[in-house]
Amino acid sequence: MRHCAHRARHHPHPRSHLTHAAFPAACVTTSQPGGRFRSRLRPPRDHSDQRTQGSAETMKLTGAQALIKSLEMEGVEVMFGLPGGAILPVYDPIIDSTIRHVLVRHEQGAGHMAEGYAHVTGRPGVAIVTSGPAATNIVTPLCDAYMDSIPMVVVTGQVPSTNIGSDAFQECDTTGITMSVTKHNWLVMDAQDIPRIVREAFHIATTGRPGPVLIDVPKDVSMQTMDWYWPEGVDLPGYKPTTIGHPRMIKEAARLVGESRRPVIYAGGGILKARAAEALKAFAELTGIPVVTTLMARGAFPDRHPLCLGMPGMHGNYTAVTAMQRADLLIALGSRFDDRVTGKVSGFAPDARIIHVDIDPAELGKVRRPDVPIVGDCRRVVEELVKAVEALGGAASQPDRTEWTTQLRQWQEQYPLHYEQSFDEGGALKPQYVLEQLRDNTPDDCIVVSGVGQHQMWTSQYWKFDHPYTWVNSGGLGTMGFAVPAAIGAKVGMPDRMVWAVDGDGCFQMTAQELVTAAAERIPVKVAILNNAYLGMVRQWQEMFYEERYSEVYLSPDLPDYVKWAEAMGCVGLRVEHPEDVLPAIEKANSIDDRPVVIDFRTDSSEKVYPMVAAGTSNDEIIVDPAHGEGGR
Ligand SMILES: Cc1ncc(C[n+]2csc(CCOP(=O)(O)OP(=O)(O)O)c2C)c(N)n1
Repeated sequence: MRHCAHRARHHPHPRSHLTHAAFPAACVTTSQPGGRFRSRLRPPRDHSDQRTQGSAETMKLTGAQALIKSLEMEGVEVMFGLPGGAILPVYDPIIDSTIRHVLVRHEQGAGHMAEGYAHVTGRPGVAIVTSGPAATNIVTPLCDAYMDSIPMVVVTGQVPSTNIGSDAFQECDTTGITMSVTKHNWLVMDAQDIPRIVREAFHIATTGRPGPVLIDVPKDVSMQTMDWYWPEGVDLPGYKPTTIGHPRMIKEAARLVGESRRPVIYAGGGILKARAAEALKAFAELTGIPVVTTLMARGAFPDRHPLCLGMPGMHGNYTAVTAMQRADLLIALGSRFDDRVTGKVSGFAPDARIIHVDIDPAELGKVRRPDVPIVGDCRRVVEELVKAVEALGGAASQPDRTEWTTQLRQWQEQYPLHYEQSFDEGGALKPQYVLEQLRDNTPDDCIVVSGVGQHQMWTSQYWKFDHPYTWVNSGGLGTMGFAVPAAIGAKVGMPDRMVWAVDGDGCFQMTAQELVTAAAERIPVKVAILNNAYLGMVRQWQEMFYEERYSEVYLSPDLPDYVKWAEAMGCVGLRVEHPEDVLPAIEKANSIDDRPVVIDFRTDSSEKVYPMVAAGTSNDEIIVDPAHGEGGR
């Protein structure tokens, strides 16, 4: 009975688009030993109503065959995974399937690859793994995808249903463990349910606020015979995301826009999820309102656009952070008032009225009460907002905001991003210099994937993102080890585009072995390790807030030898120690397209990321680069 305890637990931060608690009807299974799994509230199905019309004869398939066929019916072109005992029956029909399978070296890699694929294509990423340890290995990517609203479908094997609850070899309560990090999950207890569940899974993962879902399939269920059918649609009465914003609210938002003297558009990742980049541009240009793009929204508005202020937040630039602080109106579009953006909430944007647009009603008022809450799809709402502003007189009706824009320009001139690269002998290589060289010597639409740490913040700060879906990173969970596998997934999704991963040496060591996958599968990603020999971001905090007491953050620059490691994994390995060697190495890497390339850039370990808003402080206390003035304030 020890498995029962977590059954009743609700999600700690319910998202109202769909929670397990709010939507039990699709939870599968009945009468398990000891109430082991959630009870099925849906009555047993008569599948005859679901069969594809016109199929007079039924086709007998195993559950496993039905699962693979269902994935094919959903248009899946690739899945990332690794087999094992419980999922063995499902792996067999993969041989005959049109779906490409990428064999990973660790299930975490499969999950991040699926995420990278989904980030750049907008299509759901699919991962397939076995039971027990394989399922727990994919929990991190699930949580990552959940935090960043990435559509993902994970299939896990489970021990035979008759063994569930007996602590069988490699049994783990996968649906229980993943309940709070999936939008929804299913334990399949009848092979006949498989096509319906797969359809529901893809529907839920990709509609409303996107997110990960999981289908757990016991071995005996995948071996059972079923009558094939393909449901024509989904029938989920409790799940109806609101996509059209309330017209009265949109009108009210347009009125507020027309009244404000110091407005800022606060664009979040939801803009990208809603494919709303063009609508955002139209709205910003019509109103002349400047735009900040959060870490998740980089690329949603072109960095080189005159209205772009860049990234706000803990390591955002001074102008973006301070513009939000001084704003009289924040137009939050698909953004979630993350603590890394708001700083101390009570001190955040004190004079600003808030228009908040989000597909997930649970986001509205979660952190800051909006004056105008609008539930809906960002693209549709922003398009309506454009119409509403036009109805009020369009650009001509906007108040004179010269004072505001002059102020913004002044801040930009006074507090630009800053670093100094010395070209003297012995001058340390600066990570920012490497990034500028990478940025300037890769195609405009190059896809950039980052790990988590200082290198992530510098990449976001120094790259110029002018196209949506060119920036892939782990924003919400901040998952070290994300970059290498996510880059592989991105390259699989966009094989004709150049994909660079920018990774830290610490992050790289977490999932580097997926480069074996990339080499074996001929997926030519490129990896720039900004090797500062430290867990740099932690070192920075120890330097600033723990009196330089560097507890357990030193990694060494040459253990491991990254060049040899890269070569051992079937990649080309290069090392760069001096600024003058940066460009030739990048050019060499760009010219290689038949295998992955890894460049070990030996960078200055003392370099810190500025500006910075220390955790728990107000954005007014932003610390800028010491070069900008006394005390760095
Ligand atoms: C899986 C995981 N473990 C720990 C952390 C905490 N953490 C955040 S940044 C960081 C250091 C990253 O070091 P590195 O990859 O070398 O990048 P750098 O900061 O030096 O650029 C750590 C340990 C994390 N985010 N993820």
